[in-house]
Amino acid sequence: MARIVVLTGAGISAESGVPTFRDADGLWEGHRVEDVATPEGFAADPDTVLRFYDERRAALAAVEPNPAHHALAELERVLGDDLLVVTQNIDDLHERAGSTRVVHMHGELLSALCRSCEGRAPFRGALLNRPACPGCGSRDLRPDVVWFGEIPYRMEEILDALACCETFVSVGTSGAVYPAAGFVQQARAHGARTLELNLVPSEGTHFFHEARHGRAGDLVPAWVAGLLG
Ligand code: BV8
Repeated sequence: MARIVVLTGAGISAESGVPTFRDADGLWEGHRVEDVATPEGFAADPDTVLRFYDERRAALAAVEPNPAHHALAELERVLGDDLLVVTQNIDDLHERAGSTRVVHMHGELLSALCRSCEGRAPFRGALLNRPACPGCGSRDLRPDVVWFGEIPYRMEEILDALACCETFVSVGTSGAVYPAAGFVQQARAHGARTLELNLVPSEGTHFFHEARHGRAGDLVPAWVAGLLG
């Protein structure tokens, strides 16, 4: 079991040019959450939802991991199984920086989920064209992401890790969305030391033992350097 669990949110990818959700010019500025990130929104207008995720998937080609992603990948090279990254992000920047122990609790842009056979497969194109499912051939693919009202992925694994970790660190998240926003309390209830690294105090900042505010691209490398001494 990992001694250290790091939860990341949109803020860790902001310096790479991936828009956050709630900041000025954030994703929720241009779209109503309920229209593009709920099963109901998808049922009502699938084209708008598929286009929304196709655009985010295409935009991945223009961004690169930043020093915060690279610092966590370096930490994994040293700690191995003693580090687990749990991310709310659906981009692939942790993996492109070299991290392998990453749990995408809200899914991934580079994966498609078939609503007919429930199979999932790596996907890089546009779902708006209704491509065939590589498993069953039906044209019923949806973005492999967790929408509001849906159950996040790999929750058992995450809750086990929170119950065993000695240190819980939250990076670049506003603490507005559950169950992720409740992880600090769960880790703390099991005796973990808790640290927030965020641009500004998050909605749950008072739950943390310690909080450092600034840009993830500065805070995360400094924290890792402090750890590795
Ligand atoms: C569920 C995928 C049942 C798609 C996403 C309890 C109370 C109230 C409500 C609920 C509750 N429990 C459940 C709910 C309902 C709901 C919820 O939380 N609603 C909110 C709005 C109140 N939750 C759900 O529906 C979840 N499902 O609960 O199922 C269940 C629960 C437990 C166990 C079993 C079953 C499903 C939620 C997932 C929805 N999908 N994403 C997509 O990406 O399009 S959520 C999406 O929004 C992200 O994944 C992320 O989770 C969230 C955005 O938050 P952040 O990543 O934090 O981004 P944000 O922009 O808000 O903040 C960025 C932060 O970074 C800011 O603080 C900023 O200052 C900082 N920052 C900016 N730049 C930098 C920086 N920091 C450092 N450096 C910088 N450079």
